[in-house]
Amino acid sequence: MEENKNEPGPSKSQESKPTIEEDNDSDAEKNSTHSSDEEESDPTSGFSMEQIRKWLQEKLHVGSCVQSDSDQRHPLILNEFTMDGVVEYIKEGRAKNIITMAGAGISTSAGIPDFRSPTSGIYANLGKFNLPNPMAIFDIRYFEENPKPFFVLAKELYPKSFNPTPCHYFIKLLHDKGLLLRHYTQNIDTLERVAGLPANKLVEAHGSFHTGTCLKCKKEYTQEWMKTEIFSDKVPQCTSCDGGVVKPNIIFFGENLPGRFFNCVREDFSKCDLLIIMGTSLQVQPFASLVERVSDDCPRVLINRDKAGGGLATLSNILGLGGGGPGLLYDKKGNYRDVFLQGYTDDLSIEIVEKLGWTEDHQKISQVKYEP
Ligand code: CNA
Repeated sequence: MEENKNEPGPSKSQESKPTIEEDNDSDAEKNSTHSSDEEESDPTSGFSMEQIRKWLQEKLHVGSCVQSDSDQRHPLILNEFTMDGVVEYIKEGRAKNIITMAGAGISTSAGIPDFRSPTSGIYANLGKFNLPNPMAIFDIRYFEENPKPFFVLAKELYPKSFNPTPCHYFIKLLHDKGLLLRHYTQNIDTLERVAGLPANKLVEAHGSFHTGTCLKCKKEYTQEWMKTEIFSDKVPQCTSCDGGVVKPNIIFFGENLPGRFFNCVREDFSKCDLLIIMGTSLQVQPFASLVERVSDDCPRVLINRDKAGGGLATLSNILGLGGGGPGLLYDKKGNYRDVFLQGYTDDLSIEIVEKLGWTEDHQKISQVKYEP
């Protein structure tokens, strides 16, 4: 745990060698390794928001970037901060470049557990592995030393069938309607592909199980091959070099995100006119900080069972080391653009689709499955 702290200055995880990366990322981006906010200590705890703000203003002269709860400079972007307000915004044709961001919560109804749900989540069910901490199972340094627990878990969690949920088809429908600029997913289950979302509309920020790579010689393997190995209770080993471990191309904690993630973020977020965030606790960086990348007048809608993404992030985030900022405003006095729709992503997607008058189209595409 101690080693993973994302403190000012290069952490061990930031020094770790990127294995999936493209050339033209900025240094800051290269240092943005996949990390969880749970790994950080929060030096701001025990202080009031006002004290923190004041301290930042005095010491760092960054007060102007931190929005106060009572800051009402912005005109209201939505007529109401409800589902109806969002639907009206879309119906008025004001959302032509929608970005959707998703996490494990959109796939729980497909039978794939998320990380942090209290009893059903993966972290709550790792006791038998004797891990130093729950996140170790997805930590690249731990995997390099001991890949077995990851593959045992991968077998246990392997979806019995790849059935996308109504929420996946809602995202596909936004694309069919010509409104989707891009879908950013933290999920590694490939269900967006199965729902038919074209690869160019998809950013798999944490990679996917779609392919695997030998850690030694970099030979690529298919999902089918890996599945056979995993189901034979083996640690998949390369057939062409001296037994390198074949790791699914998912991004572990301590690894860099794919270059495509940074390139698309740079290209997309300033154009976004509606951000829809679904089924995520917004605790994993740098993905979580994407909510700060849209323009000030872009409405942001969180569809989730639990509240997430509100409040000031940790000090290291404020200092630009792990993303951050004031977060979503739905619970704050000065809110002028954010909506929290609490509930299940499937139910709420279906309701939005109904209100938009798209139910028939949604039902039609929900019958179709594509090869991942
Ligand atoms: P998380 O931290 O487990 O959070 C999931 C969030 O979704 C929580 O806030 C839940 O309350 C909420 N939630 C769960 N089910 C529903 C539902 N049906 N409707 C509405 N809300 C729901 O997971 P995150 O995605 O935020 O964390 C990012 C991790 C999870 C990434 O690194 C992923 O690779 C990783 N992950 C992916 C999968 C997958 O591919 N399906 C599964 C498990 C973990």
